[in-house]
Amino acid sequence: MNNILITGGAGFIGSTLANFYSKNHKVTVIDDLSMGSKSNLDQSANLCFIEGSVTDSILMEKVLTDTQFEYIFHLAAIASVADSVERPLETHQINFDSVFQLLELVKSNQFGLKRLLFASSAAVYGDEPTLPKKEESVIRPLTPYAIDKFAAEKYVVDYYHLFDVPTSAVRFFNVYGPKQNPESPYSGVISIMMDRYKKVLNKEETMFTMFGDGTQSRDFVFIEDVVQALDIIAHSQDTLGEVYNIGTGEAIGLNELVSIVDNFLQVNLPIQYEGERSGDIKHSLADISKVKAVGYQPKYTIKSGLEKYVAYEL
Ligand code: UD2
Repeated sequence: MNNILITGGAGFIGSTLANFYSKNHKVTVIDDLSMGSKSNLDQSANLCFIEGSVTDSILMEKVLTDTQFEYIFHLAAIASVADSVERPLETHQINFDSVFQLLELVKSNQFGLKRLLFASSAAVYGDEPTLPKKEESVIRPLTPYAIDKFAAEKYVVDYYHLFDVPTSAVRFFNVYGPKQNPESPYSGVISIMMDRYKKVLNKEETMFTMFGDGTQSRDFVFIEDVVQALDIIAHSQDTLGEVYNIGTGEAIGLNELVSIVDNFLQVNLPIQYEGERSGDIKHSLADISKVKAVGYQPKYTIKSGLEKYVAYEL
């Protein structure tokens, strides 16, 4: 049984990971509940929840000295690109300073640490159009979110090479699945769609807003595959000091996505087309050969992932 710390562990990805590990390990979750919710977490004697911010250095030092963690997953972040443009300074404190501070704390305190895994984003690739994205593709971060993710990711990797802190970083593509919050206009598009389908099934009036013509495409990866990838990367020795794309290696357009779910549910999602969202990229796709080489194999196609998600939500 290991001690595992998950920052941002009440959010979508963090809570799914916390619930997965708390079946067999002692999990500590720290979350300021700005986006996440305690209700995402299973009731388990193995799960300890701390409400607080990763920017609180006194709290973080206490958490790290009270328990010797074998694994730390640093997922806490302002997760919305648009939010980061509205609040660049606050984003920097949460998305960059907290990582740097954690690295310093771990460097001096965590002798039993086996891995610190940092969640970065496909946003670091920006709008450079060459696809699929390899880890060594051109990096063109365009927003405070992307700049901070890239800088933090670099420090994380560097702390392994400079100070032997056992670290890895991942770049998430478009993650979807149960517990993703659809409340903000910048929530993952599939969670927003699912919310609108729920309303259609409940015979409530609703409309899905499609920004652009729906031909834009993304590499949507189901949350269970993300958990699989994180677990493999955290436990492999080959992944030390490395960065990995996490996606499926397949992209799908939004119109096609809607027709798959329409077909499952035998309904028509009402769609209102609007202009493209400013700053949107047209297509995104991960090359996942690097993470596949350490044993990851996505289990879900977009169809089977959506089917499971629909069965869970609706
Ligand atoms: C994803 C990440 C973001 C960043 C970025 C990097 C999510 C939720 N966001 O943004 O954090 O890493 O990738 O490139 O994973 N759309 C609609 N209607 C809606 C909502 C969205 O048409 O109600 C469109 C949107 O304009 C875009 C596509 O759906 O073309 C995907 O949007 P998204 O916000 O789910 O994800 P993305 O790729 O913009």
